[in-house]
Amino acid sequence: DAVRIIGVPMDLGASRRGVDMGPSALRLAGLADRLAQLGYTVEDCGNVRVPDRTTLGPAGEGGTGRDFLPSIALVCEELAALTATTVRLGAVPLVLGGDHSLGAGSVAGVATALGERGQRLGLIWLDAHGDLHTPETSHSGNVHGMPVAHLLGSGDPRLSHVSSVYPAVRAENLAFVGLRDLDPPEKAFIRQAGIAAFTMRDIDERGLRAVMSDAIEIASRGTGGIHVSCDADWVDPAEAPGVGTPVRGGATMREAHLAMEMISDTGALVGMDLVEINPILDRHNHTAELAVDLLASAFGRGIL
Ligand code: DIR
Ligand code: MN
Ligand code: MN
Ligand code: MN
Repeated sequence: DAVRIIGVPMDLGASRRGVDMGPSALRLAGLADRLAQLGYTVEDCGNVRVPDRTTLGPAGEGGTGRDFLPSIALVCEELAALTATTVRLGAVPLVLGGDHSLGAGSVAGVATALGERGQRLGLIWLDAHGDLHTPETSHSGNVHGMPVAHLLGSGDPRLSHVSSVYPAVRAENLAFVGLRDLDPPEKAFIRQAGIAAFTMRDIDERGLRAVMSDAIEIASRGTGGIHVSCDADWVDPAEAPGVGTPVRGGATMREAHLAMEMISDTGALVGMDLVEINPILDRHNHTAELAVDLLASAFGRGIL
């Protein structure tokens, strides 16, 4: 089995800077060695080229979030080409962020490759947030709050048509887990599209195992594989302080491991993102080290 690591040092989608250092933090936490110890052939493809926002002129220093959408869309095109090629070669793309706007590219590429085989893609979005805004509904303008809406076909065509499949993902094949911070337009989107949205309350009431098996069932039904897009902020900031937008009341470390172990047990993982690590807000490299542990669980570490 083969894994290809693809770094996306991008912070154009967020207000707070620093998540562009996420790929370095994850590599320094020993990601490639951990996966190799699990028996994978690991190829680190390095980083996708991302413009630094200070070089983007007025859109950079003076602009707001949505001014970066064209640059983000170009990064997503390049990233999607890489994840699609990786899946065609029979390997799993592991995309390191970077802010979550990259999801509009990483997932789109995996959907393209599955589409070529006549298969649809299932998607599990682990996040405190819904990332369901379009440029019209977003109050912040930040594109990291928009990738899911675009994967479902809404919003700006430069981000919603990255995949050769449209929409890249169907609402019936998507499940959120860990939600606890949704804006009113995102709640309306979830209701209107009938998206399976498991909140922290669902995890509290039913337990992580029951919630995650529902999510896996939704992402598996009628699909050729599952992409897991993991925003590190789905974990509680007590465990994972080094993230772009911490929100209290998240998953515990053990809940996060169990989710990853259950994903590994499916044998259906075709792509994965680990995003929103912000080393500036971290203590030492604690959050990236936790993320590498979680990735090891997702890739079949097991305890026994
Ligand atoms: C908020 C925050 N919903 C926004 N979103 C975040 O700006 O769109 N997404 N932090 O990860
Ligand atoms: Mn988030
Ligand atoms: Mn985000
Ligand atoms: Mn997110």
